[in-house]
Amino acid sequence: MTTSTLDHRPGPPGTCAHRPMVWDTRSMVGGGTQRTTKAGRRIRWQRVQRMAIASLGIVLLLASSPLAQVFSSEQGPLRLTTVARGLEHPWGLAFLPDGRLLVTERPGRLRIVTPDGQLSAPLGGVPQVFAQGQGGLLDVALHPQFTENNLTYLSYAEPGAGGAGTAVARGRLRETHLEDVRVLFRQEPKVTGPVHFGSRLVFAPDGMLFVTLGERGQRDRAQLLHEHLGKLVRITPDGAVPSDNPFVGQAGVRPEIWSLGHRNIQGAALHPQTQALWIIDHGAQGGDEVNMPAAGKNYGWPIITYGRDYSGASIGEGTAKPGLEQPVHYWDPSIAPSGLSFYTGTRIPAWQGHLFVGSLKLGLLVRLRLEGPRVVHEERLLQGFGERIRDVRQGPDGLLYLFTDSPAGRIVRLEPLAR
Ligand SMILES: [Ca+2]
Repeated sequence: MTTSTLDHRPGPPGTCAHRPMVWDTRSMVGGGTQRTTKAGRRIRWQRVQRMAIASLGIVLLLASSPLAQVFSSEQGPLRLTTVARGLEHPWGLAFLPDGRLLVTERPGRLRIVTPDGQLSAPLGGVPQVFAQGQGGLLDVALHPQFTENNLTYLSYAEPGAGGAGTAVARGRLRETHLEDVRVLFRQEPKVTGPVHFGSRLVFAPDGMLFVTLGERGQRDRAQLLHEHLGKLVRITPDGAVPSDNPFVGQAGVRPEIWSLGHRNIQGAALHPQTQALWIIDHGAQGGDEVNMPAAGKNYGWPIITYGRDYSGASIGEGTAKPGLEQPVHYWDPSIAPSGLSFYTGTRIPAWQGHLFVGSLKLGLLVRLRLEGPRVVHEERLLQGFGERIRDVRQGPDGLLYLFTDSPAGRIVRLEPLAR
């Protein structure tokens, strides 16, 4: 009668969705003498209807498949589902108390996204950004008492005299805009060039705000304490210098500095037990690092690194030197990391306390199992996904949310697939 056009690839027995479906009316009615009887015609018609309904179900299933992909993992199959699409280089994410998502797009837009993927119009009040290269609107974070004060923090590449530099602004979030916006921090000095702005925003349990930065492609200046290039800084929620910052009171030193010798920190998160800050520092060709930055310490860039320059030339003096900190973990060759999250949810209990890192270059998600401060196992999840991953965050539902970095970027959710 007809042949299904759904999928003509041969499949193993029993996988009907992958087997050519041939509607053979003789086999439907059992063949033989019933074929010409009235009862036989009725039975045949009912079976055709049932087959048509079954076939429609398969069509709908296949039609919906681009929304979900299944990947294997050491903890069983995982399903990746699209939550929202049509975002231009989404970069940072905050989960609002009402279940919606506050999302930045690198060209300079801030949007509210509903759990079913509806994008708001761009919110007003966002500062002008330097939207070139790696620059633009970067991270977003909510004040720890956001439910009372609506204070919302943005990090971004700010244009100005000399070029551009990373800045932090905050405002009160309203439904359509930010109000009372003011700039709390400016990386000094502004320099030319479109690379290495960082930047993630993390509130520590003591209420202070960590702001991760990059060295703006001026690698030696990551070691200069009178500049913010290549530093991790710590400020109060109002932008002041905390009195217990490590270099407070030292002449010729920027007092916002927490740690130095960083290249481009694009991931940061608090450890769920120790509450210490962990960061991801994006290396050159090799030498991406996980660090646990302590007050006043020097993380070595560009004096020590496990990577080489993109030209293949060596950088600095080697991989270790007294007075310079070693990373918790490093990658060589590099994975081009962005986004960092500790998993604390219950949906995949085996992942509790593990660290998740997005990879831009490889288009996958890295899981790191820790024993204390040491990385003891690495799994590369979503092999073959192939889309650059800019950020990874745990949602209030205990699932991981990822951003794909593209002109048509998506928010995708990773969840266990019941076996
Ligand atoms: Ca280092």
